[in-house]
Amino acid sequence: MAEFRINRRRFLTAAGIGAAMLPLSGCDAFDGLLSGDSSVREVLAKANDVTYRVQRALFGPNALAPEYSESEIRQPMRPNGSTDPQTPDYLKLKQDDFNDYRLEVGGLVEKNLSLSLAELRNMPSRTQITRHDCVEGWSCIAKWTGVQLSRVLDEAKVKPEARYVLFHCYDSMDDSGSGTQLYYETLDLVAARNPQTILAYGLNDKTLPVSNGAPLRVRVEQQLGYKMAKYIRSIELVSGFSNVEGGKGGYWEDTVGYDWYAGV
Ligand SMILES: Nc1nc2c(c(=O)[nH]1)N[C@H]1C(S)=C(S)[C@@H](COP(=O)(O)O)O[C@H]1N2
Ligand SMILES: [Mo]
Repeated sequence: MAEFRINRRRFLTAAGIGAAMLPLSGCDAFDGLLSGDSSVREVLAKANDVTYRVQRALFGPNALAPEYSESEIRQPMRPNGSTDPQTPDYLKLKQDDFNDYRLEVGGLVEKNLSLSLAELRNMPSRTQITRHDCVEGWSCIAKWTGVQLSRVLDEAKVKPEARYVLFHCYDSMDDSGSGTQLYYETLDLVAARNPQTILAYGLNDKTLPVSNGAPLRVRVEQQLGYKMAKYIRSIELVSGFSNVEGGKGGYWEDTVGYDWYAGV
């Protein structure tokens, strides 16, 4: 099985070919490669499409990422990207220890939801010890606890025309950290309904800290870190994302051209 996984990773991770040759210098490691030369970008985009289809065909919608044991948690979960949001809405929530937090679920659903943290914690929970891979080239093993996203989607009753889950986040990506360009990401419903895809409120047996996305962040264990929105404000079910911001399905996809499908 171990060998099989290595092969899968070698053959199917399009971005990995590029990533392996780049210095581990931060989440903007791809900037130079992807911003100027559009032919490089096109080749990667095509490779990404193949990766996506081959992975889905071979491993099916419910393929699980490896899970680890407690002893394999060797370091604290390294925070990355936004780690201390400064937007007024977020600061207000944080000040009151997220007591007023509500997860809003809307868009192409039959029933809009507005869930408190207590309500989310009262739903059946799932705990998993998994490896987080950032596109920068580092990994961490950590224990995550939360509610399966599929349970929330089932409660909202997703309409048949919905194809993607769009996460709206509280944190700003502007240099000031308090501007209006907020983080956003999308997953298709296959990834969203994978049993390991959870809305996490716990990390390593404690409440999820601010640096890792408090009060709620998504874990998508089959994909790279940037797909896992932290500081989730709301979830919107959509039929497509071509009219969302730059049209590529996420903040990093739009700004530096990271792959929309980021299989590990
Ligand atoms: N809202 C939001 N989500 C985000 C980011 C971010 O900056 N803002 N960074 C992404 C990236 S690049 C990674 S690697 C992970 C980092 O998660 P961590 O801070 O728990 O390590 O979150 C992802 N989700
Ligand atoms: Mo990342």
